[in-house]
Amino acid sequence: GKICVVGLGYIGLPTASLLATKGFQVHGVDCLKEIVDSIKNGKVHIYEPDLDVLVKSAVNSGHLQVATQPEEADVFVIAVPTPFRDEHKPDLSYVEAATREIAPYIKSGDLIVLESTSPVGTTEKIAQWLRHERPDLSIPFYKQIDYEKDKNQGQVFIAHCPERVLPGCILRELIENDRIIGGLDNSSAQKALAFYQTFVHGQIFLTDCRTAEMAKLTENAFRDVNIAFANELSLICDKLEISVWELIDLANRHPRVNILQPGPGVGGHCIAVDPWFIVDSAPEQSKLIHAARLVNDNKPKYIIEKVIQKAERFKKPVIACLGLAFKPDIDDLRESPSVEIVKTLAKNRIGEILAVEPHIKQLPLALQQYPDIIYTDTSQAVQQADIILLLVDHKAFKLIDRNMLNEKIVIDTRGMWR
Ligand code: SAJ
Repeated sequence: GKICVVGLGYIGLPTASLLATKGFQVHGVDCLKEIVDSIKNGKVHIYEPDLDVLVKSAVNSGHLQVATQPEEADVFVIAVPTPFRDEHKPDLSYVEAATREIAPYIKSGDLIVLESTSPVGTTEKIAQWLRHERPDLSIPFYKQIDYEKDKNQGQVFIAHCPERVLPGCILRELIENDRIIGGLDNSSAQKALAFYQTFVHGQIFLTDCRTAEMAKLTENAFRDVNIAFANELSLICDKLEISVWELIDLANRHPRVNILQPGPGVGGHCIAVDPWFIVDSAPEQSKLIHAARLVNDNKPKYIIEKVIQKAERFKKPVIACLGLAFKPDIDDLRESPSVEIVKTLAKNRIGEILAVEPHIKQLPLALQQYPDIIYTDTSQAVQQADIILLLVDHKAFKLIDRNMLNEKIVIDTRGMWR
């Protein structure tokens, strides 16, 4: 069969490449010509361990072709961004554009799978947009029973199979994770199951599309709420002069307690976004989920205040900011609280800022415009600093000689040097 993957980002590109190396003929689509051109040359525009090797072999085998326009296929996989707009309202414009773009190429019997994390009701919206674009096709309604039998003709199958991969482990998790498939109707779920069974080794569970949409949002909201709990504890502990790290270690020795780790805030494109989709669709009922979002979004501001307070005793302190990525041992800066913190310190001219990120080659664009920020390496920064602000628990920072930290002010947001 032929597969058309729309959106060649963190999910689409690994998925398209994996399918190509499994022997499928894959047509990858991205609206950005630069991305298409770079993939054609076997290059990868995102950082993910081993992805470059996979993409190269997929392209070289001739099984992965990429373009800015879709083509006819048997399976269409939609993996486009679902960000939020003002007031945390979900923005489905990319999903809608992708649906309308593939519409002319769809024939009866085809399967369309939405992989993007989406608010409840999005899969049904895809069906609605398609009905509008292609009145000639037979498209079932939500949970319609025995649609195919009733119509006595080929239908289009539509399902939601939310991605679940952890950045940094995408290639392994793409294959090994259990998956949830939610069909628009039962036969859509069955059709998607047959497709995912060809490359997923984890177990696959079938349900309806609304439950699948909510399941994905629930997974990330669960993590967000649990991180918020840890972050709230860190504020309480600061006030009561207790080490939050020791506290959590001790509490976690209880057989039914498992508290996550506080940090400088929650970054990435998922955990800080998806809970808002739940809050948006049921605001009155989502008070805890909403509060957790606010706690996590507030944590960078709290850290900034702490630095400002410590900086007051210096004329122009040198502040080493260790780590810009949104979590350890990756180079991903998306929605990183560290970047927000460094930027705000520079904006407010708190001191001379030495920014360190061992996983990238130069200061990201967002930080280049500030004269107070100097990009340097770990040992330089640690040597010169009056204040050391640890923002990411990269392995590289664990190797820092602890004697170097004596007589410096250390703000360890990750508890790495506890
Ligand atoms: N964080 C903490 N304390 C912790 C754990 C995480 O402060 O104890 C912070 C991290 O530093 C980071 C943020 O939370 O800034 C998110 O990191 P993460 O590792 O929890 O998650 P992501 O965003 O890399 O990936 C998540 C995963 N979801 C879950 O674990 C429930 C992944 O499986 C999803 O596929 C991904 O979101 C997604 O694409 O939705």
